[in-house]
Amino acid sequence: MTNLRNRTVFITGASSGIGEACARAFASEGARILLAARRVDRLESLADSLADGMDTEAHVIELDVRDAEAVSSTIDALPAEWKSIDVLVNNAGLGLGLGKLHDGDISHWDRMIDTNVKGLLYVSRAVIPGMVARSRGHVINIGSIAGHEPYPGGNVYCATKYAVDAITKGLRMDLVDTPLRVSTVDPGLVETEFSIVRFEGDVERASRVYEGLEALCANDVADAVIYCATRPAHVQINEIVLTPTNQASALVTSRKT
Ligand code: NDP
Ligand code: 8X3
Repeated sequence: MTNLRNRTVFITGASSGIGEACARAFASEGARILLAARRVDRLESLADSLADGMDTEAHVIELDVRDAEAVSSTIDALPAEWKSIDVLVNNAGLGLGLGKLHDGDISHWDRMIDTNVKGLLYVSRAVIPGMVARSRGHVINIGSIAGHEPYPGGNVYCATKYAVDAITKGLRMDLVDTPLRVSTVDPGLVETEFSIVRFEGDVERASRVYEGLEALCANDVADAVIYCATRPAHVQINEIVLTPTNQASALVTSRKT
């Protein structure tokens, strides 16, 4: 098994949902956590709570993954004791809107593509060279079942997650002659702030997404991430797809009404 004690883990989108749950889960394995997101106040409170409750440390980074220049300079400027990143969790992402492409909001498309695809690429480009130089590292991308099967109204969001799937597979090929590992964890419905963001603060509409079934919680996804990260060094989990028990695919759910 790979022991995560004192390993350095960089998590994007650690201020909420799956990223926050991953931070807590890695910290409980004794890892040191680099917490990145835009809402630094949330990251500070998370860092405090990790420092209080667990025998580890966290470092907060205010980062908008869409800003290529900031991603590269922030990662270059990490303090020496935080530079050797062992695990990168590319989690920052969002959906915006749910409607027909020909009615689509182009600014939504730009934000999704800039965050989910280009942001993931910028962070990967900045972090992976150090991993290659040290011959050690694991990249874990958070994809989605939306990257396996499109659904009505999901058009551009699904396309970004298909892109994450292609990038993950391509990266695994690029690194095949190294000890680095590349995994993707692809959940179905997870009850986080995802739908509140997607529907731009409409909490009631967001709650209907999860109505009548027990959705995954962020910790369920973090469990899968930890499973990938703790396999022995010669075992590379390519992909974990997980859904709530009452979700069979993006389009097939059973709900109690
Ligand atoms: P949340 O909305 O709870 O969390 C999203 C996180 O992404 C926040 O921490 C947010 O931080 C961060 N983020 C968004 N934009 C940026 C940016 N430009 N720069 C840096 N950080 C950013 O949603 P989830 O936890 O559910 O989503 C996490 C990932 O899981 C996403 O990639 C999503 O696509 C994926 N996913 C979610 C599913 C679900 O049903 N919830 C299912 C399948 C996959 P901040 O706003 O502070 O910057
Ligand atoms: C987010 C979950 O099913 O709305 O990836 O696409 S879903």
